[in-house]
Amino acid sequence: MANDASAVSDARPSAVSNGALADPFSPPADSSLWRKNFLLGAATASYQIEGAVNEDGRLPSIWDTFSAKPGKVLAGDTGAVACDHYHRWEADIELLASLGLEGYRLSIAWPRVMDAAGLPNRKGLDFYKRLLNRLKEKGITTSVTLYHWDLPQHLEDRGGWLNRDTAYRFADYADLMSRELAGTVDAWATLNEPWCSAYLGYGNGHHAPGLADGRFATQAMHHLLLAHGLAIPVLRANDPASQKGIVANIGRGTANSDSAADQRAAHLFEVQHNAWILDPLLKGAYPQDLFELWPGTEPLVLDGDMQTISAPLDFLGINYYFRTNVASDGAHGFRDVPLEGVERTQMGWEVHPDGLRDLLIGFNRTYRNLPPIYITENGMASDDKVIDGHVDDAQRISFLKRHLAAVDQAIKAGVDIRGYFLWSLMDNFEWAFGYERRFGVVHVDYSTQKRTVKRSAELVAKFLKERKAQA
Ligand code: IFM
Repeated sequence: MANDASAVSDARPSAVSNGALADPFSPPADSSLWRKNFLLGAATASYQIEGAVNEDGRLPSIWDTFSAKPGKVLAGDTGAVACDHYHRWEADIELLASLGLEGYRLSIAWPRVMDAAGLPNRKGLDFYKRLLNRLKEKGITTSVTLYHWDLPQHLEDRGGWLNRDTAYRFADYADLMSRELAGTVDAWATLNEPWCSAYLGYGNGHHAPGLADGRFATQAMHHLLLAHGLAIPVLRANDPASQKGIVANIGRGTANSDSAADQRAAHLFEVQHNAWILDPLLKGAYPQDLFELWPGTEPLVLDGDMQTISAPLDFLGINYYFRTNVASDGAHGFRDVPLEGVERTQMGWEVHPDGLRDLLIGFNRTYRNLPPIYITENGMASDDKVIDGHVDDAQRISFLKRHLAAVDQAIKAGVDIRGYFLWSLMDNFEWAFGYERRFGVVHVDYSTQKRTVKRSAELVAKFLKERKAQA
């Protein structure tokens, strides 16, 4: 598959003889994407778009605290206003529907819907009820993530994910949400990207709550996965008709050379990125290699935990962005060796669609009980500008086309993949990178909150219209 700069220029809209623009996005005729039951949607997350952090009884989250600390987020940005989606949700849903997107993946802000005593906050709950009901009225499939990183600060004050009790509080939260919202949610995901919560939040401090200790990372991960495992039966009991799963961000690691040491380094990269999460979920055990890579970090695991964590799933959400090229660090680990001359995004991430295909095919071989897959996030950041009312995000168009081709290749190789969500519906608060990095297929002018549909979104909408029109 093309992975060079020429593929980017291929994506630039070019004039054709009748004056119309060539369509650089449309999948080939034999692509599985033409199947009408392949769900194509877009995703967002609460803290990244909602704003209104002090309204209607919402409590502070760890991201309010973290982003208020100088130096933690680029340009001192915070999610206080973000895309003001809390007030503009109706127009945003209209926009989503006007693009013909069939699915919407959103997350619930835990601090908006539950108070410190565990009681419901009706105003916060009503926001999500209205939102989900409107999506259902529009015929849009709803995928709801319970935890996309905005832990209530009062729980962090009691140890956050280092405190086993947080897993039980999460199960209570899942119980309340699934009792209140049953019937409006097609798919529940417990956690988004526990790797980020555990490693970036507790292991290296890049994300909230900003703690940096390897032992914290593995213990936080264990409690996150326990929270997931405790929530699954609760969701099943309260909302039996919906699908239940979890979302993992997966990383491709490639070896910088054929040497055994570099091959081992690439293996270890994937162990800490993928097997750390997928093995407990799908095999009921942590990979032993993890503790060779990070000696002395074994978490405290109680009897029965691994059984709880490995409860069967209806789906696995996969988020994929880039690959990492690594070499041996000369000891028992790996070090990054960034490749020269490769295509990169505004984040500096390498564009590597083959990595998505290869990981999906690999998981299908490794995990005999691999549940059906949804690509719950894929997309890229670019420094998009509105020019004469338009945003020509040529690199994104090429990126999406190539990643969707990778998904199609994985499907043809036998992986059960049911859908794909663009990250993201709109530009938003990109965590420690603030508002500078634009991942949306809809541009947001943060000074006016004006939304401008980018060319990538126009082309996805055109494809969906064509697909719908087919017999
Ligand atoms: O913006 C994030 C999202 O919240 C989680 N997955 C990765 C995205 C891009 O960094």
